[in-house]
Amino acid sequence: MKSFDTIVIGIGGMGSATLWHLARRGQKVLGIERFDLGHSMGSSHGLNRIIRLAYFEHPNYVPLLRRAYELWREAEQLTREQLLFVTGGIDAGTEDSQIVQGALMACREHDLAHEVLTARETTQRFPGYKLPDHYAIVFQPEAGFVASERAILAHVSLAVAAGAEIHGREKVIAIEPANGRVVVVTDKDRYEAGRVVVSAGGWISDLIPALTTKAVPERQVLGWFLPQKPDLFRPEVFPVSNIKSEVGHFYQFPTWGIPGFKIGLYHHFHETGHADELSREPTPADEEALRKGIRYMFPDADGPTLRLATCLFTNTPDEHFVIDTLPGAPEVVVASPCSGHGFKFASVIGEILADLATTGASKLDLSLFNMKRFEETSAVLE
Ligand code: PYC
Repeated sequence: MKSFDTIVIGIGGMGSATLWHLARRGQKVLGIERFDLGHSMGSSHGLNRIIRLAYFEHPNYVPLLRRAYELWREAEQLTREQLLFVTGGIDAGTEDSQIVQGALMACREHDLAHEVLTARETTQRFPGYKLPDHYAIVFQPEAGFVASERAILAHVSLAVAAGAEIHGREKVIAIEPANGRVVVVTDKDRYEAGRVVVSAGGWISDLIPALTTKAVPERQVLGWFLPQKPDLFRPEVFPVSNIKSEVGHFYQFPTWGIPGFKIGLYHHFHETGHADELSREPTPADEEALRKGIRYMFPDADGPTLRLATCLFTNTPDEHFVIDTLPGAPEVVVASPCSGHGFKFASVIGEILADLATTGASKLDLSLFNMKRFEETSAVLE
């Protein structure tokens, strides 16, 4: 049986970065991916993902984000490809909304650059935005997007150049901890390693049954629409955004890669199920849900549909990540149910997972992400 220091299962955003960090430290590593590398079945396709520093979800994410920005820039230098695009970012909603108050709390706790704008001031500066008058708007200059599909392939290339072995189109069937080591069984072979990192996204609970009710795949839809006024949606004048509106929580990107404004709806229709079974086919109802947000807040983008795509969120009950070693099996490192907001962190989560696999600890505070919290929640609920 072929033997490795570490095997990484799932070579998407987190797995590709982990593989690189392990290989650059001189580890003998194998990455296994059930689909093609950079595939469109998971959570990272559709060209790009938002990155932002004033993190409304919790201020504890900010130190990880600072490191993520550094590592994205390092990967750019090494691959000579731009991965991170700064456009500025908007978080908006009613003044008392978590999106606004959470972003402001992160700014206060971490002394982050930001401005609070009215809807009218936002339209004057960024005319593609026509937000309701009663919204509060937090503008953060350092936000933007990561070219997610490109970034996975960049990390894969860096990992291979540093000596990693990668198997695409190979499906892991079981992970068997044995005498402090691990056997990984696939549909093609068996491998053995000192550590295994499981970053299998929507499929994670197939391999880690303890996560079955704690990492729930959910179908999401994204769309690109040709604006009537394309100049208003260029990256120079249209910041990325998260907006909690009366018609849904929408997120937006300027035109990039496809000549259209990109919009998505958080938690769309709350369609959950096994990752193999959720439909990847967009429907007219999906398109209409996106158009509702366009008409309400971006009327100059209400042109022909250029493309619709589906992707997966993998949601935990509190929508915070899981980054931990498996209780009772420290040779198994688990990461990825990122509840739809993880990709921007892929660069730093790769470094953290490599730290957990090699030293058992990280310098960054991971207390928000441990698996123990689920036992505590279950106990309280009982
Ligand atoms: O983290 O900004 C974000 C985001 C938008 C949609 C999904 N995640």
